[in-house]
Amino acid sequence: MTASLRFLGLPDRLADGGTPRAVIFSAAHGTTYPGKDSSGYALAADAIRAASQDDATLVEHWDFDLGGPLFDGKPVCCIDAGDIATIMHDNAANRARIEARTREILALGAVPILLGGDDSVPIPFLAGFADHGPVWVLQIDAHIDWRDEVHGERYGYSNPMRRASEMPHVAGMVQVGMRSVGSARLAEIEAAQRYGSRFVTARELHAHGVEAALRHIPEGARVVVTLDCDGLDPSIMPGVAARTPGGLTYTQAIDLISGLGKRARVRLRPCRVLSARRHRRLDGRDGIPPDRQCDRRDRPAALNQAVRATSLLSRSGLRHSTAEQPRGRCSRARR
Ligand SMILES: [Mn+2]
Repeated sequence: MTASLRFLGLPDRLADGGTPRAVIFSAAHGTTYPGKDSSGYALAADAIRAASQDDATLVEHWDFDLGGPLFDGKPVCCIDAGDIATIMHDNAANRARIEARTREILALGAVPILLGGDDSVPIPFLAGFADHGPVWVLQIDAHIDWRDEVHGERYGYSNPMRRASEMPHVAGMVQVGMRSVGSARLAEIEAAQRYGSRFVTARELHAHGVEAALRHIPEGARVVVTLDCDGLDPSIMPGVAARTPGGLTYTQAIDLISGLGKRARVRLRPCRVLSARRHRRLDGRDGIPPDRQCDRRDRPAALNQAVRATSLLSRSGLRHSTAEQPRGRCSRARR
């Protein structure tokens, strides 16, 4: 990462030396499947950061999506700590680094916000919450990611929710936005149902609104949000590997995130975007804090940040998808 290029121009530490409310960090690589090349994803986080620069001078301006300025007229309380050093195919070490950083941030009392990387990074991120459970997982994704293994690998981008289900500190999960086909077969659907995962398909969300998903989150639960950008509709997020019509709108996505703040304690996690031009995928993560009401005055800064990130992700996805269409294996890749 370029030292000067930080999300929204945020600092890498607070001026007063205090503890930040949220810490953004990024990881280019998580667990890459054998024979696969995830190098394109390494550029993802910086693409998000680049997309945010246009708004860096507007941080104190009124944001109609938030109902006020990002930090509510208060001093900046979130930081961008930059990129973790990861190496493609150094899977176990990458996971260890991501988990360690997540644990460090949580130990500070701050909310971790991770930008990936491919969609394997949720596994070590969630593992980092082991001492902060029980947590629920809200996954926004076109796919359920419940494969036990793919090509002999159990920690790749088709495995996150299966691995999450095995973590003792994960109390439950709500999976939102599924549609069309992906890596899941009947066996994976049955495994998820046996576990008790709550499925809310994209169609159900369109029919009944975000409450169809929010109602499954227990009051006061601590929630980790994982946002795979293919959960969003390709009309607003075309830069993904598996473009599938019928996804969440931007408004649904931010209402879902904001709605969590009303009933849960939230920590957010990624999204991913495949740049059409370079076949990159972005993986954005976001975290959120305590059991605060989500009315604007009281809304945690990290939650605002998450909504902001979602907005910027949408825009960066569009921006990176104008030059040419994805082709070859990437355009047909299925999670
Ligand atoms: Mn997906």
